[in-house]
Amino acid sequence: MASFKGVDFYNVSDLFSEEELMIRDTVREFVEKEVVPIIDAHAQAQTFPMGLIPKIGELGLFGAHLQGYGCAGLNNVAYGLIMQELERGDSGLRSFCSVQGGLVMYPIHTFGSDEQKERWLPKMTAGEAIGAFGLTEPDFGSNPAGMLTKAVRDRDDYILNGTKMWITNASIADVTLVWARIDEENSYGGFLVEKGTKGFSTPQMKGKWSLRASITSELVLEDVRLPAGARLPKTPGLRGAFMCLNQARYGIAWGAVGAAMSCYETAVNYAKSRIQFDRPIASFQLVQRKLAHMLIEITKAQLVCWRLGRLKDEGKLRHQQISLAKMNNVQMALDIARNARDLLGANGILDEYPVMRHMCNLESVNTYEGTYDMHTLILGQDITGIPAFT
Ligand code: TGC
Ligand code: FAD
Repeated sequence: MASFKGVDFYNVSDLFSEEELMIRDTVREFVEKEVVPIIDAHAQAQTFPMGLIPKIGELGLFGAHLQGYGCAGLNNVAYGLIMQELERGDSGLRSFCSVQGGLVMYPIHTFGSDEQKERWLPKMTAGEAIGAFGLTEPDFGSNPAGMLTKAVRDRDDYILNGTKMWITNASIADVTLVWARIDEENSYGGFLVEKGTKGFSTPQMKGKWSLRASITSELVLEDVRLPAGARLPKTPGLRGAFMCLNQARYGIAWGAVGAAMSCYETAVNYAKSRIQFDRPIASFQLVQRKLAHMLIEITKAQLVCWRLGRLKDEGKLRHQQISLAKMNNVQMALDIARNARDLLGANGILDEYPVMRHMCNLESVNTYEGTYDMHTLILGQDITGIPAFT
């Protein structure tokens, strides 16, 4: 059993089944043994811990909420707990799994042909193939509908041109799901572009202070010729891309709780042992207030996740409910990471503690998969019936 006990002030564990708890504890132990000891070195070196991929595959964590093709077929609460535990290790690791399972395996599973499913899903489940998801462009982030990347039909083929930016995993991916405008249909489509395809390159983006243990790349498509069979045939236009985002946003809502738990635990332990003015800093009221605030916010976020997961399992989840959880939980985790960093004083900036890494990571998590403000507007539209995006 992992030494990390988790944060559970309201006995939220009682709300989970034995199987869900067993999965959570398995991933918790994996993260404690295999991720925590190596992740800082990877963040410092700006590398992804590639050696973890086959192990995650063996554990059955890739696309664990999908059925068939070797996928674990778990419920959404178990899937959420996996994301929570992975992000307790590092947001980059959860990101890797979100992209693989939620943004590539899910659309292949949901919108793909039998051939596409057979070709990619078993390998991706095992971690033998890596996926990436290309939606964002240099000039179109929050508003992907404006994308310039185009797919033009040429007899039995499509020809793709365009540029994508900020694409997780792309430089190491075997297959990238590229979203493109299809003018002749007045719609959008998703295309599976394989590594090595002529005209397709994936230069890695450098210089990030955030998600350093995660690979982020551009996509450059110059007259990339793809057979019609590379298109996901059942994609309902841009709504298909948004359906993928729902999967990843759901995982992020849970993952943020993991990062927050890591920062909170670190802060509590540090505050109890750090002596100033002849007393542990944990004895000062201002410090206790910060710790109490962290605990309250984590507890609320845990309950949001639990309810979100049960709604998803019951098939009743609306995407606006995911928006509430994503924006709330990431903001909560960012706030806790910043407070924990403060509580650790100068030590808070060292890689001996995970808080600065989490804090920097969460800045990206706050931005990707829809910024805090975009989710505010999604909720605003849901409340009022009036879209305020433009
Ligand atoms: P809009 O006109 O509102 O909608 C078009 C169609 O899509 C439907 N829809 C959704 N369906 C399911 N789930 C959702 N979340 C949906 N959101 C919208 C909508 O009902 C409509 O359907 P239909 O049948 O009527 O056509 O579209 P819009 O272009 O005005 O966009 C609205 C907006 C701003 C909410 C959307 O553009 C948005 O979500 N922007 C944020 C962009 C974003 O989140 N990008 C993420 C890129 S991927 C990434 O960041 C990966 S990070 C790596 C990791 O996850 O770890
Ligand atoms: P912009 O859209 O330019 O937004 C800038 C600011 O303006 C934000 O504060 C935003 O909230 C605000 N804003 C924009 N529109 C409005 C409005 N209507 N009203 C009020 N405020 C507004 N994308 C992918 O497709 N695949 C990936 O794998 C992927 N991975 C990523 C990994 C990392 C590390 C990062 C940082 C990003 C990744 N992204 C990925 C991109 C991510 O989804 C976008 O960065 C995000 O959607 C925001 O787009 P933008 O950066 O262009 O910001």
